[in-house]
Amino acid sequence: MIRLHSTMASINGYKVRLLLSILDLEYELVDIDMYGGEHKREPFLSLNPFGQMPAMQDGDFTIADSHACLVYLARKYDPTNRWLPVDAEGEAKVAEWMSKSANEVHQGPWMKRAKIRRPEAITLSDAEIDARCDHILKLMDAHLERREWLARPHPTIADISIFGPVSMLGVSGYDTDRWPAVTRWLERVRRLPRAIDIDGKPFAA
Ligand SMILES: N[C@@H](CCC(=O)N[C@@H](CS)C(=O)NCC(=O)O)C(=O)O
Repeated sequence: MIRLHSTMASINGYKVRLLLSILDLEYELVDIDMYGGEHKREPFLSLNPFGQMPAMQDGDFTIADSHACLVYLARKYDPTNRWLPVDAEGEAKVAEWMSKSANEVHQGPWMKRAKIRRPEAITLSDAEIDARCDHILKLMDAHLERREWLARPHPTIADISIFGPVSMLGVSGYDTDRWPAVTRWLERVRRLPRAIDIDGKPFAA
């Protein structure tokens, strides 16, 4: 049985829940009390000594970090190899966008919401965070003007990973409608079979 250790509110945990749902995999969510600091002490630290969510167990195997969890689930449970291609070009393109997700997207869109939820933990100004969001969304918009999905002609874990933080921008006070190709891509991800929102509910039709 897969066990995902995360608070529901974690965007990085949401990425993993989104793929678990799309792959139609059964799992147990072990809710972590982030505000109570449960992720900074045992037993969570044995799962991820970095003290960050999510962490995941599948039988005896433990893996932490949202991107590592996505790679593991795609490689292990997607027999079509579509979500994480096996050819050199496909895998490299997915890695390229996963890297953007861990850097530019985390430092901009992810931080936009983190500042609302934990203002004491984020010292960057709103203007700096908005500028970072503008930077990555402008690049994504230009990229998506000519294609439907980020890394391949079909959805991959790169789309799942970046959708998490970018889809939360609207409720964080950043207007993604300014970026038409990104807006169409967001809607495409929402329409994927078994896609769920951060609360675990299907998107409205
Ligand atoms: N690179 C990590 C980042 C994980 C991360 O920042 N998780 C947040 C929740 S979305 C967290 O645990 N924050 C609490 C903290 O860092 O104390 C990943 O992709 O999983």
